Amino acid sequence: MRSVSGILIRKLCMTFLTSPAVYSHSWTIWTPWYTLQLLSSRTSPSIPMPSYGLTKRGIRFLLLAIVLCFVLPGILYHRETVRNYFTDHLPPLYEDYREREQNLGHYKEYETSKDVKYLWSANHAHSSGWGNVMQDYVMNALLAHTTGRSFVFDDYIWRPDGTLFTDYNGHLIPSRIPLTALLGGIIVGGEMPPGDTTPRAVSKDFFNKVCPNPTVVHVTEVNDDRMRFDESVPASYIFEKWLEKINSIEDPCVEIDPKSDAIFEYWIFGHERMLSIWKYLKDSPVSTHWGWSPLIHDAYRRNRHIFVPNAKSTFFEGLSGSAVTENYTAPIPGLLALHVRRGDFQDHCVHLGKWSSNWNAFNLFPEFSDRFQRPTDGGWGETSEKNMQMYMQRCFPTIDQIVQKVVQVRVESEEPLTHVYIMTNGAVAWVEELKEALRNSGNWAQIKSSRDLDITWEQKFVVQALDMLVAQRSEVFIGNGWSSLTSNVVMLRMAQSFPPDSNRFW
Ligand SMILES: Nc1nc2c(ncn2[C@@H]2O[C@H](COP(=O)(O)OP(=O)(O)O)[C@@H](O)[C@H]2O)c(=O)[nH]1
Ligand SMILES: [Mg+2]
Repeated sequence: MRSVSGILIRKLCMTFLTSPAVYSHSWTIWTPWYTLQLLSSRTSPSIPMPSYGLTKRGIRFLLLAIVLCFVLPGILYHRETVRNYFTDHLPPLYEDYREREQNLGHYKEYETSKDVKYLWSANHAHSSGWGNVMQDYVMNALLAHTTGRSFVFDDYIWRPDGTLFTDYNGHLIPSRIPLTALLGGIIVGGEMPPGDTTPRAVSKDFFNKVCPNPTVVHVTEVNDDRMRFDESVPASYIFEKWLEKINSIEDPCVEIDPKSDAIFEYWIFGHERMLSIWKYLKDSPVSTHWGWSPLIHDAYRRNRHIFVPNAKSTFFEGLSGSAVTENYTAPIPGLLALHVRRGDFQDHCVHLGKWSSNWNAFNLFPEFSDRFQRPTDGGWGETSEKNMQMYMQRCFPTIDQIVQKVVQVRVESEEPLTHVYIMTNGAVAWVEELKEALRNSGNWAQIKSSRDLDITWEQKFVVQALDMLVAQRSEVFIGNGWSSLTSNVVMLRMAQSFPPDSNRFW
Protein backbone atom coordinates (compact mmCIF):
# COMPACT_ATOMS: atom_id res chain seq x y z
CA MET A 1 0.00 0.00 0.00
CA ARG A 2 1.29 3.42 -0.88
CA SER A 3 1.74 5.82 1.99
CA VAL A 4 -0.26 9.06 2.20
CA SER A 5 2.90 11.13 1.94
CA GLY A 6 3.88 9.20 -1.21
CA ILE A 7 0.54 10.04 -2.81
CA LEU A 8 0.88 13.67 -1.76
CA ILE A 9 4.35 13.95 -3.25
CA ARG A 10 3.12 12.40 -6.50
CA LYS A 11 0.20 14.82 -6.64
CA LEU A 12 2.46 17.78 -6.00
CA CYS A 13 4.83 16.60 -8.70
CA MET A 14 1.99 16.16 -11.18
CA THR A 15 0.66 19.63 -10.36
CA PHE A 16 4.10 20.98 -10.84
CA LEU A 17 4.59 19.20 -14.14
CA THR A 18 1.23 20.15 -15.62
CA SER A 19 1.78 23.83 -14.85
CA PRO A 20 2.73 25.65 -18.09
CA ALA A 21 5.05 28.03 -16.23
CA VAL A 22 7.38 25.12 -15.57
CA TYR A 23 8.31 24.70 -19.21
CA SER A 24 10.25 27.93 -19.38
CA HIS A 25 12.81 26.40 -17.02
CA SER A 26 14.24 23.24 -18.50
CA TRP A 27 16.18 22.39 -15.34
CA THR A 28 12.95 22.06 -13.41
CA ILE A 29 11.51 19.57 -15.90
CA TRP A 30 13.89 16.71 -15.70
CA THR A 31 14.50 16.74 -11.96
CA PRO A 32 10.92 16.24 -10.75
CA TRP A 33 10.26 13.96 -13.71
CA TYR A 34 13.16 11.75 -12.78
CA THR A 35 12.07 11.82 -9.14
CA LEU A 36 8.59 10.81 -10.17
CA GLN A 37 9.96 7.92 -12.19
CA LEU A 38 11.93 6.77 -9.20
CA LEU A 39 8.91 7.08 -6.91
CA SER A 40 6.71 5.24 -9.41
CA SER A 41 9.19 2.43 -9.71
CA ARG A 42 8.56 1.47 -6.08
CA THR A 43 5.00 0.50 -6.86
CA SER A 44 5.26 -0.44 -10.52
CA PRO A 45 6.86 -3.86 -11.05
CA SER A 46 7.25 -3.16 -14.82
CA ILE A 47 10.06 -0.65 -14.24
CA PRO A 48 12.94 -2.36 -12.43
CA MET A 49 14.71 -0.02 -10.05
CA PRO A 50 18.50 -0.05 -10.06
CA SER A 51 19.92 -0.24 -6.52
CA TYR A 52 23.57 0.72 -7.23
CA GLY A 53 24.55 -1.17 -4.09
CA LEU A 54 22.32 0.96 -1.84
CA THR A 55 20.18 -0.52 0.90
CA LYS A 56 16.41 0.11 0.89
CA ARG A 57 16.85 2.74 3.57
CA GLY A 58 19.66 4.34 1.56
CA ILE A 59 17.44 4.63 -1.50
CA ARG A 60 14.65 6.22 0.53
CA PHE A 61 17.10 8.67 2.00
CA LEU A 62 18.40 9.51 -1.48
CA LEU A 63 14.86 10.09 -2.76
CA LEU A 64 14.06 12.34 0.18
CA ALA A 65 17.25 14.31 -0.44
CA ILE A 66 16.31 14.77 -4.12
CA VAL A 67 12.84 15.95 -3.17
CA LEU A 68 14.23 18.39 -0.61
CA CYS A 69 16.98 19.73 -2.85
CA PHE A 70 15.20 20.00 -6.19
CA VAL A 71 11.44 19.55 -6.08
CA LEU A 72 10.65 21.71 -3.05
CA PRO A 73 12.62 24.74 -4.29
CA GLY A 74 10.89 24.28 -7.67
CA ILE A 75 7.49 24.28 -6.00
CA LEU A 76 8.50 27.29 -3.92
CA TYR A 77 9.64 29.14 -7.04
CA HIS A 78 6.30 28.43 -8.75
CA ARG A 79 4.28 28.70 -5.55
CA GLU A 80 1.74 31.07 -7.11
CA THR A 81 1.10 28.64 -9.95
CA VAL A 82 0.77 25.73 -7.55
CA ARG A 83 -1.57 27.69 -5.27
CA ASN A 84 -3.54 28.83 -8.28
CA TYR A 85 -3.93 25.22 -9.43
CA PHE A 86 -5.46 24.25 -6.11
CA THR A 87 -7.76 27.30 -5.94
CA ASP A 88 -9.36 26.74 -9.33
CA HIS A 89 -7.61 29.60 -11.15
CA LEU A 90 -9.55 32.34 -9.39
CA PRO A 91 -7.82 35.73 -9.46
CA PRO A 92 -5.84 36.58 -6.33
CA LEU A 93 -7.38 38.67 -3.55
CA TYR A 94 -4.06 39.98 -2.19
CA GLU A 95 -5.24 39.32 1.37
CA ASP A 96 -1.79 39.70 2.96
CA TYR A 97 -1.49 43.13 1.38
CA ARG A 98 -4.90 44.15 2.69
CA GLU A 99 -4.04 42.85 6.13
CA ARG A 100 -0.77 44.84 6.23
CA GLU A 101 -2.56 48.03 5.11
CA GLN A 102 -4.79 47.75 8.17
CA ASN A 103 -1.85 47.52 10.56
CA LEU A 104 0.74 50.09 9.51
CA GLY A 105 3.32 51.02 12.17
CA HIS A 106 2.22 54.64 12.63
CA TYR A 107 -1.50 53.93 13.26
CA LYS A 108 -1.07 53.43 17.00
CA GLU A 109 0.46 56.86 17.45
CA TYR A 110 -2.04 58.54 15.07
CA GLU A 111 -5.00 57.02 16.92
CA THR A 112 -4.21 59.02 20.05
CA SER A 113 -2.62 62.08 18.41
CA LYS A 114 -4.64 65.30 18.18
CA ASP A 115 -2.25 66.88 15.67
CA VAL A 116 -2.80 64.68 12.65
CA LYS A 117 -5.12 66.08 9.97
CA TYR A 118 -6.51 63.92 7.18
CA LEU A 119 -7.85 64.37 3.66
CA TRP A 120 -9.97 61.55 2.25
CA SER A 121 -10.86 62.01 -1.42
CA ALA A 122 -13.82 59.64 -1.41
CA ASN A 123 -14.63 60.72 -4.99
CA HIS A 124 -11.39 59.19 -6.32
CA ALA A 125 -11.30 57.64 -9.80
CA HIS A 126 -12.19 53.98 -10.34
CA SER A 127 -13.52 51.64 -13.05
CA SER A 128 -10.92 52.76 -15.60
CA GLY A 129 -7.38 51.95 -16.68
CA TRP A 130 -4.57 52.26 -14.15
CA GLY A 131 -3.10 55.29 -16.01
CA ASN A 132 -6.21 57.41 -15.41
CA VAL A 133 -6.64 56.19 -11.84
CA MET A 134 -2.98 56.91 -11.05
CA GLN A 135 -3.31 60.47 -12.40
CA ASP A 136 -6.23 61.06 -10.05
CA TYR A 137 -4.38 59.53 -7.09
CA VAL A 138 -1.37 61.76 -7.83
CA MET A 139 -3.53 64.91 -7.75
CA ASN A 140 -5.36 63.88 -4.56
CA ALA A 141 -2.08 62.99 -2.85
CA LEU A 142 -0.57 66.32 -3.97
CA LEU A 143 -3.51 68.23 -2.47
CA ALA A 144 -3.21 66.31 0.81
CA HIS A 145 0.54 66.84 1.03
CA THR A 146 0.43 70.54 0.11
CA THR A 147 -2.23 71.17 2.79
CA GLY A 148 -0.18 69.24 5.37
CA ARG A 149 -2.73 66.48 5.72
CA SER A 150 -2.36 62.71 5.83
CA PHE A 151 -3.36 61.24 2.46
CA VAL A 152 -6.03 58.58 2.74
CA PHE A 153 -5.60 55.76 0.21
CA ASP A 154 -8.10 53.24 -1.09
CA ASP A 155 -7.92 50.24 -3.45
CA TYR A 156 -7.43 50.30 -7.22
CA ILE A 157 -11.07 49.56 -7.95
CA TRP A 158 -12.38 48.11 -11.19
CA ARG A 159 -15.89 47.38 -9.91
CA PRO A 160 -17.05 49.12 -6.73
CA ASP A 161 -20.09 46.93 -6.00
CA GLY A 162 -18.60 44.66 -3.35
CA THR A 163 -18.00 41.71 -5.71
CA LEU A 164 -14.70 39.87 -5.52
CA PHE A 165 -14.24 39.26 -9.26
CA THR A 166 -15.25 40.88 -12.53
CA ASP A 167 -15.67 39.31 -15.96
CA TYR A 168 -13.34 41.29 -18.23
CA ASN A 169 -13.53 40.29 -21.93
CA GLY A 170 -14.31 36.70 -20.97
CA HIS A 171 -11.83 36.24 -18.16
CA LEU A 172 -12.00 36.99 -14.46
CA ILE A 173 -10.06 39.85 -12.87
CA PRO A 174 -10.11 41.06 -9.24
CA SER A 175 -12.84 43.69 -8.71
CA ARG A 176 -10.44 45.59 -6.44
CA ILE A 177 -6.74 45.41 -5.70
CA PRO A 178 -5.15 46.84 -2.52
CA LEU A 179 -3.09 49.86 -3.54
CA THR A 180 -0.06 48.40 -1.75
CA ALA A 181 0.06 45.60 -4.35
CA LEU A 182 0.89 48.29 -6.94
CA LEU A 183 2.58 51.03 -4.98
CA GLY A 184 5.12 51.54 -2.23
CA GLY A 185 6.43 54.74 -0.68
CA ILE A 186 4.71 57.75 0.77
CA ILE A 187 1.36 57.41 -1.02
CA VAL A 188 0.61 54.14 0.82
CA GLY A 189 1.93 55.15 4.24
CA GLY A 190 5.71 55.04 3.78
CA GLU A 191 7.89 57.49 5.70
CA MET A 192 8.12 61.07 4.44
CA PRO A 193 11.58 62.24 3.30
CA PRO A 194 13.83 63.60 6.09
CA GLY A 195 12.69 67.02 7.31
CA ASP A 196 9.16 66.67 5.91
CA THR A 197 6.71 66.80 8.82
CA THR A 198 3.57 66.01 6.80
CA PRO A 199 1.74 63.11 8.45
CA ARG A 200 2.03 59.76 6.70
CA ALA A 201 -0.72 58.26 4.55
CA VAL A 202 -3.34 55.96 6.09
CA SER A 203 -5.85 53.47 4.72
CA LYS A 204 -9.51 54.35 4.19
CA ASP A 205 -10.53 51.94 6.96
CA PHE A 206 -8.20 53.59 9.43
CA PHE A 207 -9.57 57.01 8.45
CA ASN A 208 -13.15 55.80 9.00
CA LYS A 209 -12.13 54.58 12.44
CA VAL A 210 -10.47 57.80 13.62
CA CYS A 211 -12.81 60.13 11.70
CA PRO A 212 -16.37 58.84 12.17
CA ASN A 213 -17.90 62.31 11.48
CA PRO A 214 -15.68 64.16 9.01
CA THR A 215 -16.43 67.56 7.44
CA VAL A 216 -17.72 66.69 3.96
CA VAL A 217 -16.83 69.06 1.11
CA HIS A 218 -18.70 68.96 -2.22
CA VAL A 219 -16.60 69.70 -5.30
CA THR A 220 -19.20 72.23 -6.52
CA GLU A 221 -18.44 74.36 -3.42
CA VAL A 222 -15.18 75.30 -5.16
CA ASN A 223 -15.31 74.36 -8.86
CA ASP A 224 -17.54 76.60 -10.96
CA ASP A 225 -18.24 76.25 -14.70
CA ARG A 226 -15.51 78.68 -15.68
CA MET A 227 -12.91 76.68 -13.74
CA ARG A 228 -14.15 73.46 -15.27
CA PHE A 229 -14.62 74.41 -18.92
CA ASP A 230 -12.72 77.62 -19.71
CA GLU A 231 -9.49 76.46 -21.38
CA SER A 232 -7.73 79.67 -20.38
CA VAL A 233 -8.05 78.73 -16.68
CA PRO A 234 -4.85 76.87 -15.72
CA ALA A 235 -5.13 73.76 -13.54
CA SER A 236 -2.90 75.54 -11.00
CA TYR A 237 -5.72 78.07 -10.43
CA ILE A 238 -8.12 75.23 -9.57
CA PHE A 239 -5.47 73.72 -7.31
CA GLU A 240 -4.91 77.03 -5.49
CA LYS A 241 -8.65 77.44 -4.91
CA TRP A 242 -8.62 74.00 -3.31
CA LEU A 243 -5.59 74.84 -1.17
CA GLU A 244 -7.54 77.84 0.16
CA LYS A 245 -10.61 75.74 0.81
CA ILE A 246 -8.88 72.88 2.62
CA ASN A 247 -6.61 75.23 4.58
CA SER A 248 -9.68 77.14 5.82
CA ILE A 249 -11.05 74.01 7.54
CA GLU A 250 -10.12 73.48 11.20
CA ASP A 251 -11.56 69.97 11.44
CA PRO A 252 -8.74 67.38 11.27
CA CYS A 253 -11.11 65.10 9.38
CA VAL A 254 -12.03 66.19 5.85
CA GLU A 255 -13.74 64.09 3.21
CA ILE A 256 -14.51 65.04 -0.39
CA ASP A 257 -18.07 63.95 -1.08
CA PRO A 258 -18.01 60.49 -2.73
CA LYS A 259 -20.67 61.46 -5.29
CA SER A 260 -18.79 64.54 -6.48
CA ASP A 261 -17.04 64.71 -9.85
CA ALA A 262 -13.25 64.70 -9.83
CA ILE A 263 -11.65 68.05 -8.93
CA PHE A 264 -9.58 67.71 -12.13
CA GLU A 265 -11.85 66.23 -14.76
CA TYR A 266 -10.53 64.10 -17.62
CA TRP A 267 -10.64 66.86 -20.24
CA ILE A 268 -8.34 68.98 -18.06
CA PHE A 269 -5.77 66.15 -18.24
CA GLY A 270 -6.09 66.25 -22.04
CA HIS A 271 -4.97 69.86 -22.28
CA GLU A 272 -1.94 72.16 -21.74
CA ARG A 273 -3.85 73.56 -18.74
CA MET A 274 -2.45 70.65 -16.74
CA LEU A 275 1.21 71.70 -17.18
CA SER A 276 0.75 74.60 -14.74
CA ILE A 277 0.52 71.98 -11.95
CA TRP A 278 4.16 71.08 -12.55
CA LYS A 279 5.44 73.87 -10.28
CA TYR A 280 3.68 72.13 -7.38
CA LEU A 281 4.30 68.55 -8.45
CA LYS A 282 7.95 68.62 -9.53
CA ASP A 283 9.40 69.08 -6.03
CA SER A 284 6.68 67.23 -4.15
CA PRO A 285 7.61 63.85 -2.65
CA VAL A 286 4.48 62.56 -4.41
CA SER A 287 6.57 62.54 -7.61
CA THR A 288 10.17 62.65 -6.34
CA HIS A 289 9.59 59.77 -3.87
CA TRP A 290 7.22 57.77 -6.00
CA GLY A 291 7.60 54.07 -5.28
CA TRP A 292 6.36 50.74 -6.62
CA SER A 293 5.36 47.85 -4.41
CA PRO A 294 7.60 45.00 -3.22
CA LEU A 295 5.48 42.74 -5.48
CA ILE A 296 6.51 44.83 -8.52
CA HIS A 297 10.13 44.93 -7.35
CA ASP A 298 10.02 41.15 -7.06
CA ALA A 299 8.71 40.90 -10.62
CA TYR A 300 11.51 43.19 -11.77
CA ARG A 301 14.20 41.05 -10.14
CA ARG A 302 12.70 37.87 -11.55
CA ASN A 303 12.88 39.33 -15.07
CA ARG A 304 15.96 41.52 -14.80
CA HIS A 305 17.69 39.74 -17.71
CA ILE A 306 14.87 41.02 -19.97
CA PHE A 307 15.66 44.65 -19.18
CA VAL A 308 19.40 44.30 -18.61
CA PRO A 309 21.02 41.88 -21.09
CA ASN A 310 23.63 39.59 -19.54
CA ALA A 311 22.31 40.40 -16.07
CA LYS A 312 23.22 37.68 -13.66
CA SER A 313 19.95 36.38 -12.32
CA THR A 314 20.06 33.44 -10.02
CA PHE A 315 17.34 30.98 -9.22
CA PHE A 316 17.05 32.32 -5.68
CA GLU A 317 16.19 35.82 -6.94
CA GLY A 318 12.79 34.50 -7.92
CA LEU A 319 12.09 33.78 -4.29
CA SER A 320 11.17 36.74 -2.12
CA GLY A 321 13.94 38.53 -0.31
CA SER A 322 16.72 38.45 -2.87
CA ALA A 323 20.14 39.30 -1.56
CA VAL A 324 20.80 41.55 -4.58
CA THR A 325 20.22 45.22 -3.81
CA GLU A 326 18.69 47.09 -6.68
CA ASN A 327 18.25 50.84 -6.99
CA TYR A 328 14.73 50.99 -8.39
CA THR A 329 15.06 54.54 -9.66
CA ALA A 330 18.52 54.32 -11.29
CA PRO A 331 18.55 54.59 -15.10
CA ILE A 332 19.09 51.38 -17.08
CA PRO A 333 21.97 52.21 -19.44
CA GLY A 334 21.39 51.56 -23.13
CA LEU A 335 17.73 50.61 -22.76
CA LEU A 336 15.20 51.98 -25.23
CA ALA A 337 11.65 51.41 -23.92
CA LEU A 338 8.73 51.66 -26.32
CA HIS A 339 5.13 52.10 -25.21
CA VAL A 340 3.23 50.43 -28.02
CA ARG A 341 -0.38 50.98 -26.99
CA ARG A 342 -2.68 48.53 -28.79
CA GLY A 343 -6.02 46.85 -27.95
CA ASP A 344 -8.78 49.41 -27.38
CA PHE A 345 -6.60 52.15 -28.95
CA GLN A 346 -7.39 50.84 -32.45
CA ASP A 347 -10.87 52.41 -32.19
CA HIS A 348 -9.93 54.99 -29.61
CA CYS A 349 -7.34 56.62 -31.92
CA VAL A 350 -10.03 57.04 -34.62
CA HIS A 351 -12.26 58.66 -32.01
CA LEU A 352 -9.41 60.97 -30.90
CA GLY A 353 -8.84 61.94 -34.56
CA LYS A 354 -12.51 62.69 -35.19
CA TRP A 355 -12.61 65.04 -32.21
CA SER A 356 -9.14 66.54 -32.82
CA SER A 357 -8.06 65.55 -29.30
CA ASN A 358 -4.86 66.87 -27.82
CA TRP A 359 -2.12 64.88 -26.10
CA ASN A 360 -2.39 63.96 -22.44
CA ALA A 361 -1.08 66.09 -19.54
CA PHE A 362 2.69 65.68 -19.07
CA ASN A 363 3.29 64.57 -22.66
CA LEU A 364 2.90 68.24 -23.57
CA PHE A 365 6.02 69.82 -22.03
CA PRO A 366 7.22 72.56 -24.43
CA GLU A 367 10.88 71.51 -24.08
CA PHE A 368 10.24 68.15 -25.79
CA SER A 369 11.39 67.83 -29.40
CA ASP A 370 8.42 65.62 -30.33
CA ARG A 371 5.40 67.92 -30.15
CA PHE A 372 1.85 67.66 -31.36
CA GLN A 373 0.08 70.34 -33.34
CA ARG A 374 -3.58 69.75 -32.81
CA PRO A 375 -5.26 70.29 -36.23
CA THR A 376 -7.35 73.43 -36.38
CA ASP A 377 -9.32 72.35 -39.46
CA GLY A 378 -10.79 69.27 -37.75
CA GLY A 379 -14.49 69.32 -36.98
CA TRP A 380 -16.74 68.03 -34.20
CA GLY A 381 -16.98 64.30 -34.67
CA GLU A 382 -15.33 64.25 -38.12
CA THR A 383 -12.05 65.21 -39.71
CA SER A 384 -10.17 65.11 -43.03
CA GLU A 385 -8.47 61.97 -44.38
CA LYS A 386 -5.10 63.68 -44.00
CA ASN A 387 -5.70 64.51 -40.34
CA MET A 388 -6.90 60.98 -39.65
CA GLN A 389 -3.74 59.50 -41.22
CA MET A 390 -1.64 61.73 -39.00
CA TYR A 391 -3.60 60.63 -35.91
CA MET A 392 -3.18 56.97 -36.80
CA GLN A 393 0.56 57.31 -37.45
CA ARG A 394 1.16 58.92 -34.07
CA CYS A 395 -1.46 57.08 -32.03
CA PHE A 396 -1.62 53.61 -33.61
CA PRO A 397 1.57 53.37 -35.73
CA THR A 398 2.12 50.45 -38.09
CA ILE A 399 5.16 48.20 -37.71
CA ASP A 400 6.96 50.13 -40.48
CA GLN A 401 6.20 53.45 -38.81
CA ILE A 402 7.42 52.15 -35.45
CA VAL A 403 10.68 50.88 -36.97
CA GLN A 404 11.25 54.18 -38.77
CA LYS A 405 10.82 56.15 -35.53
CA VAL A 406 13.05 53.80 -33.55
CA VAL A 407 15.86 54.13 -36.11
CA GLN A 408 15.54 57.94 -36.00
CA VAL A 409 15.50 58.13 -32.19
CA ARG A 410 18.52 55.84 -31.95
CA VAL A 411 20.51 58.06 -34.29
CA GLU A 412 19.50 61.21 -32.39
CA SER A 413 20.12 59.82 -28.90
CA GLU A 414 23.04 61.32 -27.00
CA GLU A 415 23.60 58.08 -25.14
CA PRO A 416 24.15 54.82 -27.06
CA LEU A 417 21.02 52.65 -27.24
CA THR A 418 21.83 48.96 -27.21
CA HIS A 419 18.64 47.03 -26.45
CA VAL A 420 14.88 47.38 -26.64
CA TYR A 421 11.97 46.64 -24.32
CA ILE A 422 8.51 46.84 -25.92
CA MET A 423 5.85 47.55 -23.30
CA THR A 424 2.53 46.73 -24.80
CA ASN A 425 -0.92 45.26 -24.46
CA GLY A 426 -0.65 44.03 -28.09
CA ALA A 427 -1.31 40.47 -29.30
CA VAL A 428 1.62 38.03 -29.07
CA ALA A 429 1.82 37.27 -32.83
CA TRP A 430 1.83 40.96 -33.74
CA VAL A 431 4.52 41.72 -31.15
CA GLU A 432 6.68 38.92 -32.60
CA GLU A 433 6.32 40.49 -36.05
CA LEU A 434 7.35 43.85 -34.63
CA LYS A 435 10.38 42.31 -32.94
CA GLU A 436 11.45 40.69 -36.20
CA ALA A 437 11.14 43.99 -38.08
CA LEU A 438 13.17 45.79 -35.40
CA ARG A 439 15.83 43.06 -35.53
CA ASN A 440 16.12 43.56 -39.28
CA SER A 441 16.45 47.33 -38.89
CA GLY A 442 19.59 47.45 -36.78
CA ASN A 443 22.07 45.62 -34.67
CA TRP A 444 20.39 45.30 -31.26
CA ALA A 445 21.90 43.28 -28.41
CA GLN A 446 18.41 42.22 -27.35
CA ILE A 447 14.74 42.93 -28.13
CA LYS A 448 12.16 41.83 -25.55
CA SER A 449 8.56 42.67 -24.75
CA SER A 450 5.88 42.52 -22.04
CA ARG A 451 4.95 39.18 -23.59
CA ASP A 452 8.30 37.66 -22.57
CA LEU A 453 7.82 38.27 -18.85
CA ASP A 454 7.80 35.42 -16.35
CA ILE A 455 5.38 36.55 -13.66
CA THR A 456 3.44 35.05 -10.78
CA TRP A 457 -0.35 34.88 -10.58
CA GLU A 458 -0.42 37.85 -8.17
CA GLN A 459 1.85 39.87 -10.45
CA LYS A 460 -0.28 39.17 -13.52
CA PHE A 461 -3.04 41.59 -12.54
CA VAL A 462 -0.69 44.48 -11.74
CA VAL A 463 1.93 43.90 -14.43
CA GLN A 464 1.35 47.32 -16.06
CA ALA A 465 3.19 48.75 -13.03
CA LEU A 466 6.27 46.63 -13.86
CA ASP A 467 6.21 48.00 -17.41
CA MET A 468 5.99 51.52 -16.00
CA LEU A 469 8.90 50.93 -13.64
CA VAL A 470 11.05 49.77 -16.56
CA ALA A 471 9.98 52.65 -18.84
CA GLN A 472 10.60 55.11 -16.00
CA ARG A 473 14.22 53.92 -15.80
CA SER A 474 15.00 53.46 -19.49
CA GLU A 475 17.74 55.55 -21.14
CA VAL A 476 15.23 56.74 -23.74
CA PHE A 477 11.48 56.25 -23.77
CA ILE A 478 9.15 56.50 -26.77
CA GLY A 479 5.54 56.88 -25.65
CA ASN A 480 2.05 57.43 -26.94
CA GLY A 481 1.09 61.11 -26.62
CA TRP A 482 -2.58 60.37 -25.91
CA SER A 483 -1.94 57.73 -23.27
CA SER A 484 -2.30 58.55 -19.56
CA LEU A 485 0.01 55.62 -18.83
CA THR A 486 2.71 57.26 -20.99
CA SER A 487 2.05 60.63 -19.31
CA ASN A 488 2.62 59.12 -15.86
CA VAL A 489 5.90 57.57 -16.98
CA VAL A 490 7.02 60.89 -18.46
CA MET A 491 5.98 62.74 -15.28
CA LEU A 492 8.11 60.39 -13.14
CA ARG A 493 11.07 60.71 -15.52
CA MET A 494 10.86 64.51 -15.41
CA ALA A 495 10.58 64.51 -11.60
CA GLN A 496 13.65 62.29 -11.42
CA SER A 497 15.68 64.60 -13.68
CA PHE A 498 16.01 62.51 -16.82
CA PRO A 499 16.95 64.80 -19.74
CA PRO A 500 13.69 66.16 -21.24
CA ASP A 501 14.68 64.90 -24.68
CA SER A 502 15.00 61.34 -23.46
CA ASN A 503 11.18 61.42 -23.64
CA ARG A 504 10.10 60.86 -27.22
CA PHE A 505 6.71 60.23 -28.83
CA TRP A 506 5.43 58.41 -31.91
N1 LIG B 1 1.22 45.61 -19.20
C1 LIG B 1 0.84 46.64 -19.95
N2 LIG B 1 -0.44 47.00 -19.93
C2 LIG B 1 -0.80 48.07 -20.67
C3 LIG B 1 0.12 48.79 -21.44
N3 LIG B 1 -0.54 49.80 -22.05
C4 LIG B 1 -1.80 49.69 -21.65
N4 LIG B 1 -1.99 48.65 -20.83
C5 LIG B 1 -3.22 48.19 -20.17
O1 LIG B 1 -4.29 48.98 -20.60
C6 LIG B 1 -4.69 49.88 -19.57
C7 LIG B 1 -4.62 51.24 -20.23
O2 LIG B 1 -5.39 52.12 -19.63
P1 LIG B 1 -4.76 53.41 -18.96
O3 LIG B 1 -3.80 52.94 -17.92
O4 LIG B 1 -5.89 54.23 -18.54
O5 LIG B 1 -3.91 54.16 -20.05
P2 LIG B 1 -4.37 54.86 -21.42
O6 LIG B 1 -5.70 54.27 -21.83
O7 LIG B 1 -3.27 54.53 -22.34
O8 LIG B 1 -4.52 56.31 -21.17
C8 LIG B 1 -3.69 49.76 -18.45
O9 LIG B 1 -4.25 49.92 -17.18
C9 LIG B 1 -3.12 48.37 -18.68
O10 LIG B 1 -3.93 47.42 -18.06
C10 LIG B 1 1.48 48.35 -21.43
O11 LIG B 1 2.36 48.92 -22.06
N5 LIG B 1 1.79 47.28 -20.67
MG1 LIG C 1 -7.35 54.88 -20.20
